[in-house]
Amino acid sequence: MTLASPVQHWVVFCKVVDNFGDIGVCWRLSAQLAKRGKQVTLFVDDARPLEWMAPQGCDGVVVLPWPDTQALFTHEHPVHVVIEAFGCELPQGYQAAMAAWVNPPVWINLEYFSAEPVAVRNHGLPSPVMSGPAKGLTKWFFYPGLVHQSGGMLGPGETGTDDEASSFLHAPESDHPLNISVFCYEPASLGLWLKELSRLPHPVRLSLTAGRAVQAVRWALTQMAPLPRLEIHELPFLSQVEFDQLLSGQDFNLVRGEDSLARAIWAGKAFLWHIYPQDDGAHWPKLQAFLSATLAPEVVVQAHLAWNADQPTPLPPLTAQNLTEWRDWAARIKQDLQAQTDLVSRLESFVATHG
Ligand code: TRH
Repeated sequence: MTLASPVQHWVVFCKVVDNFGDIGVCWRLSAQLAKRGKQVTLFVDDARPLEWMAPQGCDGVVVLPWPDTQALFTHEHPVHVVIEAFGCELPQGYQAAMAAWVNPPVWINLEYFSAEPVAVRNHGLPSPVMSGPAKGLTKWFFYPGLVHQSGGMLGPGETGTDDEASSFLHAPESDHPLNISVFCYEPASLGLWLKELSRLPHPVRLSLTAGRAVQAVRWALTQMAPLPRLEIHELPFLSQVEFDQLLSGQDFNLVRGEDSLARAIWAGKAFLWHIYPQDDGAHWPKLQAFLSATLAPEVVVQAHLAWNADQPTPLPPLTAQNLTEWRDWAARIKQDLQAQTDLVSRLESFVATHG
């Protein structure tokens, strides 16, 4: 007789610093864990973005508000794994509760994605807790990344990777517009780039995502003479499923932060990454590491340096030739990741050997 193994209970803690990446990643992670049969509790300090990001919810995921720091924690089901996302500190009361459980959970500190060698070196290392209510427990560093030795990337999930062929690249000489999705912060080169787009020999259709991207483009357009050759669509906030579909249907995707970068890779189209800018400049080596780890061709490197620059800097033109080289680069990254296990599988293996 075989006994069914008990359902594992995973708890994810998420604090929304700003923007949507923290909750975006934690939601996808929670949903993907639930799809693999885990029972997931997601504690988040601001669940409002989930109203548009995941209006359908997900069976197996319970979303709860961030708990009071001194709350007494009793879960109905024992907890196997606790994920502290992006250095959000667990409530003191929760730490004390974990230390008191007969079988403490595997405690994982999920870090931000990085292709830097230092992140790969630190991936999987222990961090023993020497003081405070969780004294005696161990946290484990988990770094998402591009290589086998890292924590990997969140997989495509439900939306899959069946990208539609790029209509523009299929027939670049036709009147088919170049479709571009825009999800960015406020790039200094935005105005210059819009002007460049309007000078291309073919029509361009921009789909502007809600929030900072649409605001940035609107503002840039007020600073220049009208660009009648650009067709502009302003989108409402989309669910993650719709967002992923949007990216799959474009010829070129502008993405930012962490989660949409992964989605642009799965979409398999040429993309340009606006990395989350940090005051201490830590984003520059991170960007360089990504470009060199993915063997980015010169046109892609130049575009990324210009798009992320502090001063307006011209980007290489979006010619069919450049776009083809660009798309091939993106396709290679996708193929590379498809040949590896995804982040959730690596988490499961990690837990299996550290639990
Ligand atoms: O919103 P972001 O800029 O998040 C950032 C980064 O993750 C950064 O690394 C982190 O430090 C900072 O937050 C605090 O970009 P990101 O990571 O791409 O997250 C956006 C999420 O929003 C992603 O899950 C897709 C989702 N989204 C939708 O689902 N629908 C939409 O209409 C839009 C515009 C976004």
